[in-house]
Amino acid sequence: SSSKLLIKGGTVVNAHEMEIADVYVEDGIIVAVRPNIKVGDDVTVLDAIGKFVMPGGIDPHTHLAMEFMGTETIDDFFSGQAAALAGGTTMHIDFVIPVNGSLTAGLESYEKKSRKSCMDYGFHMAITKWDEIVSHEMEIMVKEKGINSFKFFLAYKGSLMINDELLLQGFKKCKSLGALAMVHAENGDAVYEGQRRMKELGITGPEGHSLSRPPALEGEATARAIQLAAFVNTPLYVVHVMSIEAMEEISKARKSGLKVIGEPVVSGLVLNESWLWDPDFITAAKYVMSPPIRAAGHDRALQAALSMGILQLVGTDHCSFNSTQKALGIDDFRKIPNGVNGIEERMHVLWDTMVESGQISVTDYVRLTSAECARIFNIYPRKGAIRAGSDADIIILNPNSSFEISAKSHHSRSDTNVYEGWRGKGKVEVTISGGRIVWQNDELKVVPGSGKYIEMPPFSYLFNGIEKADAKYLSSLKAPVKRLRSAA
Ligand code: DUC
Ligand code: ZN
Ligand code: ZN
Ligand code: ZN
Repeated sequence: SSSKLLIKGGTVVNAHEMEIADVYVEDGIIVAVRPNIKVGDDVTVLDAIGKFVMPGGIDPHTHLAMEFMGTETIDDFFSGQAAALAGGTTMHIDFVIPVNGSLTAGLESYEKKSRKSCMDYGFHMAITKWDEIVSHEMEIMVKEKGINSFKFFLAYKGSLMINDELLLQGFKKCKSLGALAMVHAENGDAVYEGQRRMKELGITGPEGHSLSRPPALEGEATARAIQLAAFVNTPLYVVHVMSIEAMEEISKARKSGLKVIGEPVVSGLVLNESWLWDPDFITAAKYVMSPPIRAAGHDRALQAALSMGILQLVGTDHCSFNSTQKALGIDDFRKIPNGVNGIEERMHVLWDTMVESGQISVTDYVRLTSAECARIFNIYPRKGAIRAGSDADIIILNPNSSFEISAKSHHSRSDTNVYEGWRGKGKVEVTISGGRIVWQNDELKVVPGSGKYIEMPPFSYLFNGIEKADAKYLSSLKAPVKRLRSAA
């Protein structure tokens, strides 16, 4: 691959329009997008006639090299990103987990882990406890470290979970910094009770995972987080929306004008929980993630919500473990490491499920897989667009070519794949990352250390108008009190 690249004759797709044009790239940046670009013979030319030229996918939700539930995810920043590139994703945003509650120590650890990156990446930060130090560290993360989103866990009682008082403090801090608050929405106390119930019933297999944390617990926590974010008047991003119950709360909130973003993940959109009842432990355990993959019906409802705009973008929660790691929970489902793969499959499965079936348009696809993520995390149009000045993270997708998913051929280090055997139409034939061809003819050419850390500035479009709304709300509280007092 050379530093000059011309993609000829494809249909260039952005979030709101598409046109037949050439795309010219120099030194990692898109220089021109228009028909009939003429270049010299020092330029590598890619023929894209009859194919779609789109912004590379951005996965807003991944866990690479994460220490979790007594083990560490099998994919690190190199293998996970290589897999991503093979599947047409050119950037991901990973969750930094604090070390003993310290954000600074957590970030240092993730900076080390991500040094071998072969594609661009950004960070969200999880908040797992609350005090003055954490509050101050949040400020440093936003002002100096390029992090503009913080995730709060309403589940994982005894480890990651925080209570409502701390959640409110966290929301207020996010708001003051222009950072986006994110929630893992399941009622952790109720999940704990559900797990105790399974124990009493003697249910120890993977099906117990689903039975112990039903959709109602996700709906309750989603509603609570939405109401508390509204009380503070700060935008809210609900990660991994897995159920109709949670989706309907988001729908209701958005209809009433609240700034709530809902992120379904591929597993929740296309899989159902029936696998959890498979008599073979490993077959079942590979589908264990939280919130759980739901009964058939939730998947279709989430697809419909996505196509109607009730949900705004698609992630994966890629958090891969191999069979040996999943076997940690052979006697007790509570010990099965939670997580499924998806970083490599997201673009293909979503195209096949949503575009190929006619549920969404090709421009919608770009919005849901790339552009909207870039807007929400405030890096648009550097990312998420094919236009002059944007980073040259580009894919060429052939709608007439087919793909097949298998652990035998995938690029993740895991020995299993929750989409095993999936065949579909619409194949990512070429991936360009930072102006370099990294995936072509089913071959990866990735370089450890070539990926860049993307700083994400605070105050995305979601914060527009918040001060005004605050002033209006506060005066609405005061005015009637004043009237009463002066009448007395
Ligand atoms: N859920 C998972 O399945 N894995 C990682 C963390 C989470 O919330
Ligand atoms: Zn400070
Ligand atoms: Zn989560
Ligand atoms: Zn996650």
